[in-house]
Order: sequence, then structure tokens, then C-alpha cells
Amino acid sequence: MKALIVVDLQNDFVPGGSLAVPRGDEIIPLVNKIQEKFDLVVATQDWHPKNHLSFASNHPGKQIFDVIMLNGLEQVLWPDHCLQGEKGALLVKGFDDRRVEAIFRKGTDPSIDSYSGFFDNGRKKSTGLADYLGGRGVRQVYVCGLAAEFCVLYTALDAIELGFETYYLEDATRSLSQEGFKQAREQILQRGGKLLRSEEL
Ligand code: VGL
Ligand code: ZN
Repeated sequence: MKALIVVDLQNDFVPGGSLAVPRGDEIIPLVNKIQEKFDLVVATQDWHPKNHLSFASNHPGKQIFDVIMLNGLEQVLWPDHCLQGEKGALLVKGFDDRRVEAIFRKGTDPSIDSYSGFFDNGRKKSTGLADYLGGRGVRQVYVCGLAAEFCVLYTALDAIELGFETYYLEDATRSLSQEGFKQAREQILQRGGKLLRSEEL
């Protein structure tokens, strides 16, 4: 069983959104097209309460993109994004979600961030995605979406660690920075994942 995980393809992460990934919207038609190659399609959704401590706005005196220590973990401070139920948090317009069988929401605990679709950044709480995929007999996981060096990367790294054969779809993602994308691809290879382009599917 092969599953496609569409990570955080949400309005706030495409141009016009509050944490826009440059050219993030370019992947929408590609993500639509490749779904037919998979037995199962699931999605993740970044889903923050207003008081989330990853928001710079909740740390007076701090700036967006400052890095702080938050409960023992390094935390980048982001602009407010993906507020629960608001437009920025909705799956992006144009994304064909008809075949998406389940959506896993993350980042709901105000005290900890959650880049991976599987666990929070402290690996304390699971979203249930691993059990869901296991229960559906999935062995191969293909990861796409936004942003390449954050939520897509950490979702893929957890998938590798959980024992899934893991493919990082390098043309069905976009990054906040070029350097971040390069480092993400290196980490995937170092940890035993594979890089794949969608035409190889
Ligand atoms: C993401 C930063 C903060 C992502 C989510 O989806 O990559 N990045 N929250
Ligand atoms: Zn977030």
C-alpha cells in the first residue's frame, strides 16, 4: 500500500497568506495530478489556537523569525498563521481534496509546535497518523506539500523513523529558503529516505 501525505497545503502557506512560501501555489496542479498514483491520500493541517507560543505576537519584544527556547526546545517565532477555523487555515483553493480520506490536525497545543504530521516537536503527543497508516496496511509513504524544510521535512523524517519506506517528492514541495531546501534533501538522504521527482512515480 502506497500513501501520499499532503502536508499543510493551506492558504496561509501560499502567496497572499501570512506565512507564504514563495511559489508555494505552483505545486497545487501537480499535487492534484499525482493523487491517482496512490492507494491512499491523506492530508495534514496546521491548526493553531490564537495563543500559540510559536507566534511572535505572543512574545512581547520578540520579532518574527527570532529563535527562542520554549520548554527546552528551540523555537522559531512565526507570524500568526493557520488560526483554527479561519480562512488561512483552510486547505488551499484549487486543491482537489475529493480523494483525501483523512485529515490530521496538528499544532493545537499552545505550548508546543508541531512540524511533523505524526508527532509534536517534543514527540510527546501523537496525531494518530502512524496508527492510521499502519491500520490501512501502508508500507510506502510519499510526502509533498509545504513548507519543504519544515513540515514536509519533519513529516518525512518521522515516517523514516517509524519504518515506512519514505519518499520526499522534491518537485511537489516548495521551501521558505533555498539553503533550507538543500539541507532538507541532505537530511532525508542521510536518514535513509529517498528523493523522488513526480515523473518517476
Ligand atoms: C509550518 C512553520 C510553522 C509548515 C508550519 O507547514 O511548514 N512552518 N508552522
Ligand atoms: Zn504552524
